[in-house]
Amino acid sequence: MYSAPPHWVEGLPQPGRCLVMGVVNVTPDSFSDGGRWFERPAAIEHGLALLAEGADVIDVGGESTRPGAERPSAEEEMSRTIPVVEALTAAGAVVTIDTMRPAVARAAVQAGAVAVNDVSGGLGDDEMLAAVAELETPYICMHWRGHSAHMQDQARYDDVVAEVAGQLAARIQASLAAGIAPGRLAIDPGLGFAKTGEHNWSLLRRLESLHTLGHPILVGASRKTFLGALLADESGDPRPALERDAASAALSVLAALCGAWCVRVHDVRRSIDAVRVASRWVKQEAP
Ligand code: PMM
Repeated sequence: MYSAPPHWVEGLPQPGRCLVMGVVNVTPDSFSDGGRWFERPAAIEHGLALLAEGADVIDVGGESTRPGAERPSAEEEMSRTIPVVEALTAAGAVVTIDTMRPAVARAAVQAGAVAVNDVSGGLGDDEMLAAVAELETPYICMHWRGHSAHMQDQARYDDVVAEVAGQLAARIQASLAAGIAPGRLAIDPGLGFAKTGEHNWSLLRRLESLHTLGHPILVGASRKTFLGALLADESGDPRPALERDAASAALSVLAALCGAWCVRVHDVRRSIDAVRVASRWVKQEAP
């Protein structure tokens, strides 16, 4: 068990424990919620429910990253996300925008988003890092090896932990060189993105080694396929995505105990409880 030194990202909440980021996918086809929040009123209502459950941050995304997914146009991505960002911000939520596109990031920040969550770590668009530097927002830089349609072809590593760390180090360098402030930069190993279940478990088992990169770590494991495979029934059928929340909360505890800065989850209530238990476990008793 590991208790990391406190680490924060400037411009995001600092509750003194691992942050819980709730997910609002305004998409017709995300694997984790299958389009339940695609209609705008449903997306807003869902975001408000996550806020009421205590989400520290709400991550709004308009592009599904499910393996094999087709990309929406930038206009479509904006029309899905921006009104939701506006409504949730107006209700007092701290909102991040999950996008690989600088135009969407700019519009979302204009609409009230306070940080950019980029699953491509700046590789999806050459302009992204400079745009984030100019926006002066926090940036979550994820390990990525290509768009969803073909990413699983890239799930080949000799040493997944060393290679992900090395490639993240290069993206950290690129982010800082573009002018993103070091205190505003968080990293993410990108579970399930060009990774098999075994790769994900190796990265989790060695999560603490990523602390040497010097930036707060976000873990996005919630409802992912590798949890479905772990919990498969006797005939080998994976546990359905919507029935993986207890496992996701267990993962939130372990991530928090390994010093994760933030967990990105669908079921906020369970993960908030989970990280509070983890936080209390490692805290000293009051004298
Ligand atoms: N996973 C998904 C989408 N966005 N962002 C970050 N930083 N890390 C992740 O692991 C991540 C992400 C895909 O999952 P979803 O369909 O449940 O949103």
